Amino acid sequence: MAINQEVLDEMLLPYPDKVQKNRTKHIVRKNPEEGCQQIEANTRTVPGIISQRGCCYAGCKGVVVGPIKDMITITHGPVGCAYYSWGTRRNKARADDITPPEQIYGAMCFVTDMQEPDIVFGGEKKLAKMIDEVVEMFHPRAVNVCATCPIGLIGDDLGAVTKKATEKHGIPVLAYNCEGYRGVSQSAGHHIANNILMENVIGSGDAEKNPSEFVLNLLGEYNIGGDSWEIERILHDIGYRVQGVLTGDSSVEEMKNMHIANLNLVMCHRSINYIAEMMEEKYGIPWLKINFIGVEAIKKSLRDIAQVTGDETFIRRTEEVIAREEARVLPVIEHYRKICTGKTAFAFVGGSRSHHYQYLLKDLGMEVVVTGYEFAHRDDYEGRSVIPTIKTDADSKNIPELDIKPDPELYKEAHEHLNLTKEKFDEICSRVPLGNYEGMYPDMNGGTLMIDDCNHYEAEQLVKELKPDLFFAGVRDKYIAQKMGVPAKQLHSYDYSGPYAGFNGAMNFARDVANAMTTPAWKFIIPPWEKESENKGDINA
Ligand code: CFN
Repeated sequence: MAINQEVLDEMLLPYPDKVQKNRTKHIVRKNPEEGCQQIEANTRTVPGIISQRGCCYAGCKGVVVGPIKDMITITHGPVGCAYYSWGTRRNKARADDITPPEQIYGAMCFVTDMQEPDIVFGGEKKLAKMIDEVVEMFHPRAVNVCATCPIGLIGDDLGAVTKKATEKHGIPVLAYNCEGYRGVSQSAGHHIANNILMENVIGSGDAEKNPSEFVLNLLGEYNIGGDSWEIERILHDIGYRVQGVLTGDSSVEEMKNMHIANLNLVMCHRSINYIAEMMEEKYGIPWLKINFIGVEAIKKSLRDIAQVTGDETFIRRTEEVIAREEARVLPVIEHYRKICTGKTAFAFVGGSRSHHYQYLLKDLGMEVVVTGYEFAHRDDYEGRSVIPTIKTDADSKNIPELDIKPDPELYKEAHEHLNLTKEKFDEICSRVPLGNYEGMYPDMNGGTLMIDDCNHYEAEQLVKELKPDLFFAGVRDKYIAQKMGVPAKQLHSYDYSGPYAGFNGAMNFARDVANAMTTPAWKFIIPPWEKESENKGDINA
């Protein structure tokens, strides 16, 4: 079901001219005849618009460093910032592979609780005291300190405090200047966290490579609802060793030795591509974009990994595992597919999942009518193989030309790291595009709407017009859809469910989606557009 231009025009009409002009650049209706249409992304949200985005602190603390289970992460700031980033993402961790097992801290919340006097006189002393206290009470292996907005505004020197604390306690105490206002979204926080972890943790271990193993790292996988456990189950079954996951259920010890891996797998490209690229440069480890969401996507990812190993045993074992898992899960998925086929979905998530889940929805025969990201960059929309030849200038009328070409010199050194001959490596690269990936746009059907930084008003208007059978988003917008009689499912935290990755995840997802759409509860809600008294959705009303 394609959206027509009139609906979009009507949606944009109530905006002031300047806002209308701005938002138009963030909305693309796919027309395959136009080549690669461009979308504006990763720019500042219009002030006053109710965006779904998070802040820099959320991207750093909440997304990347928070899940490291044996590090204590202190929020230096007001209690609210700490409270709302505590546990809501459902990144799981287990204690039984850590010694001592009680040394994991995900269930606890650490905050300096900045008060008015601290804002006036500075919070450095308070922070130093708090680090002393947590070290004395919990004896952690390492500590993270994440800054919130007021810290940058009052100018507390985080680096000086953490440097002193590192010397005093003899453990890494790392400072992250991830004040919420930095950048335009949580994406800036990912970058800051990637840099600090790369500088201070990754590669600092002394493990040696065992040439008889093929070692993988799983980057950009946060174990939401147990996703990485399911992915690791499959990889172990094939015979790989997973050294570390960034950062789902991860420990400092694992992370320190991630440099011994043969290959980095990149699940969420948006939050972790910086580390993948830095590890490639520093240690010559190639990276491969994979997707473990949806049976077809999993099969492709597993086959790509096997091809990269160049090892007949892995290639054969991969097919055995795929055959066994498919025999187990496909009949169950088929049962739910009958319910889901032909239904439409609205899928709007942060920076990677809106794309990944399109594969799973496709497996279920569902059509995605609106999609988009909160904070992704243009390469996530368009794919890395698409390189703009002129830099985008937001104010210029100069529309950048697109030059579609794969990165030419990709991985010329990497063949040594994989212990393959150059010929074999080149041959594999011709089949598996290492470090290269498709973005959301190339995978979309014609007529589908792609919308960047979709706000509450736009989401509401689009749901009203398109009446999708299912609305996938986050906690901020899910209830709007539900009040309109449209079932909604969180693709950030999975509500209370999961895993959704891997073969077992595909089954769980199919069941949850079919249940959401068939529950009789929706029959009891009269959506606003069916109530006569309802106005026509004017935002000024
Ligand atoms: S788990 Fe990831 S997959 S890390 Fe990122 S871009 Fe967020 S927390 Mo919410 S669900 Fe979302 Fe992605 Fe990567 Fe999650 S789509 S918005 S910052 N995200």
